[in-house]
Amino acid sequence: MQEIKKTAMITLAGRPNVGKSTLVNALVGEKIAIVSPKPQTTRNRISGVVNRGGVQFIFLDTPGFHRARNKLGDYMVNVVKSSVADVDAVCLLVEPIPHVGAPEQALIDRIREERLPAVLVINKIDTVEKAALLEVMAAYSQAYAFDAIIPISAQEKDGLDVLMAELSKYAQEGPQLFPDGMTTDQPDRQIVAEIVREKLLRNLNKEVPHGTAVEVTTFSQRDSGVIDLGVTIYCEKAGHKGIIIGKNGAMLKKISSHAREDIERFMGEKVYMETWVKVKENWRDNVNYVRGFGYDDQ
Ligand SMILES: Nc1nc2c(ncn2[C@@H]2O[C@H](COP(=O)(O)OP(=O)(O)OP(=O)(O)O)[C@@H](O)[C@H]2O)c(=O)[nH]1
Ligand SMILES: [Mg+2]
Repeated sequence: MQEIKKTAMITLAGRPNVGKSTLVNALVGEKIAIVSPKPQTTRNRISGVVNRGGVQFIFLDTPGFHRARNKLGDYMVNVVKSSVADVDAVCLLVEPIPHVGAPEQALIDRIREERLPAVLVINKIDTVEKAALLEVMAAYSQAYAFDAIIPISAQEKDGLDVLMAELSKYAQEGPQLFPDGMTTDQPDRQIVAEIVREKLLRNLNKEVPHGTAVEVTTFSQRDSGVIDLGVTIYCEKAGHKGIIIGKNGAMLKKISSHAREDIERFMGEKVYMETWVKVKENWRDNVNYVRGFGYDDQ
């Protein structure tokens, strides 16, 4: 491995569901951020680390930029705003549509305010014809003088080398910040909680999964290597609890077993997991609960 002499801190910002977490996973080559077809999947800033060509890239995956409707939303919006400052460059991820929406405009304003180098990353190009991309590029070029415009498909891992080559231009001289082999700043406990939340998002409809928070109450490893986990899922309404548990506990069983498979893959050990569901009414509106679940920017 080449000695690290430079670092590049790069924020991935964009509206919910545009593919920021898919991109960070594709760049890191490991699943460190959860992904779902539902908007507002990511709630925290997650660092993904890639060492390449003597540069340590630190990618900051951020929550999708949206209009906040509760205290949790306020927190998420603040995470994005603070992540679009003091970095070497920002990647603004957009859908391949020829229209600059309100979230994109707000992020462009923020980039301008902070005078940061900015790369427009048009994602999901696997879903459109090449000709349509020109219109997208034209619309965004009018809105801002981006340092570069790079079309990619995070899902198909298309265009990622071009993107990395562009981003290496923004690296600065500096010491290695993360040790070799470390791919994220997320503690194992946090990754476990997030994997459970991903399964909630993927298996449940509408508002139910958005009102959930996951707490890992037990995390211990036996001498044999087996990991024992205790996990509590919090939801906002008694009715939601019923939906999460499902008929004869079928839904909770499904969610737990999907989560356990992923956790075992991530930890490389056999996992025993006990899961509980509890109600905390309207916790997303209560700043103390929001902080208690680790969504705290202090
Ligand atoms: N077709 C296609 N789908 C993609 C691509 N990248 C991401 N997706 C899908 O888009 C959806 C959202 O992806 P995420 O990575 O969770 O999006 P995000 O921007 O992190 O979303 P939030 O965390 O909610 O802000 C998922 O269903 C992905 O599989 C892509 O390049 N092409
Ligand atoms: Mg995300």
